[in-house]
Amino acid sequence: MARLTIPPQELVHPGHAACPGCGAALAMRLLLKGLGSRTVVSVPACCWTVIATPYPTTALGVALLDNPIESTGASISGIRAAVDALGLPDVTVVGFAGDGGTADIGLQALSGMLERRTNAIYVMYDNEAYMNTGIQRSGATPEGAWTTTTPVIGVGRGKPERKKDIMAIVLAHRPVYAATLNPSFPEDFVRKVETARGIPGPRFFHIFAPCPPGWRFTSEATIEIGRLATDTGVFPLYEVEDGRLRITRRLSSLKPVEEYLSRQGRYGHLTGAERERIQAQVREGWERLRREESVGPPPGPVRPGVAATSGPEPATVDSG
Ligand SMILES: Cc1ncc(C[n+]2csc(CCOP(=O)(O)OP(=O)(O)O)c2C)c(N)n1
Ligand code: SF4
Ligand SMILES: [Mg+2]
Repeated sequence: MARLTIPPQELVHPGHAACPGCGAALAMRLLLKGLGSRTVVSVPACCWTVIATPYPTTALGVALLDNPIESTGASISGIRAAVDALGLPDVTVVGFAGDGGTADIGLQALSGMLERRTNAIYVMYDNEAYMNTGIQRSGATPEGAWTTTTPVIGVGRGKPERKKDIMAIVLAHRPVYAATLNPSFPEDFVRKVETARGIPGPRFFHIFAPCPPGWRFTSEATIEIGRLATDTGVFPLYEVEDGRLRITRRLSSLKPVEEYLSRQGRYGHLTGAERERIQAQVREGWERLRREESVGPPPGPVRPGVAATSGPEPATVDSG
């Protein structure tokens, strides 16, 4: 019989306010399974403030703070200083922010937190738009996607610009650990959380978070759409520790991106040529990732006492 590796502890309680099928709710649930109860979470304005805190209740079984949307990086730097001053070094400090609050509005505070080497985990859960305020496009909205501010009327055909590469921005700060996570692959997800928990220093998770109302699909399809995102190459799974990149879900061949696009109403208007362009971009991104894995990290230590290494280790998580 297969060994169950997902911790049974539940720190997201039933009765929270997420929509059915919310990928962001699954993300928090798996994150706290991996981190445990000695955790403080700081959440800016985003869907998760609504999900967690219909006043005067909270859906989380850990300490929770609300912070302004632009301030998550600064907030967790302050919380880290406070728990250290209180003599609580075993507490894990987490910022849990949306893509708008991270890749756009909170980018400065994130950069500062990474540069100061704050001992905390910053999470960007990526539902690819400003969902809480009504599905407005963000820097993380993919090219071609419909949102309420990138409509499909007249000359408008969804978002004209490409998705902002938040992992590249974060990796330029040389965090001790950064990874992409997807709730549709829970064992890979929890393993990465448990790995990061044991490494002091600035850490970053980019979490894929399908959103049924915002992406225009029915709520039972969340897990399947998440699997398709990774298996088409739209959202590859990898981790970077001490500068060394490792793909954690290897694929001998990618599924056609069309299998992912066709499941979501936000892409329903795309022409054949637009779909082909997205397919080419995804293939190019996957090849670039594989090249980065084979090249190895740049020279120099990422954290004191840790020498940068020269090549990738073999992946232990495989497709299947
Ligand atoms: C400075 C500031 N600007 C705008 C808002 C309004 N606001 C609240 S939640 C939100 C959406 C945030 O989007 P994202 O970070 O992607 O999280 P999501 O709602 O998608 O979960 C916005 C724009 C705000 N609270 N503060
Ligand atoms: S709008 Fe999307 S991200 Fe927000 S609670 Fe609903 S499903 Fe989750
Ligand atoms: Mg969002």
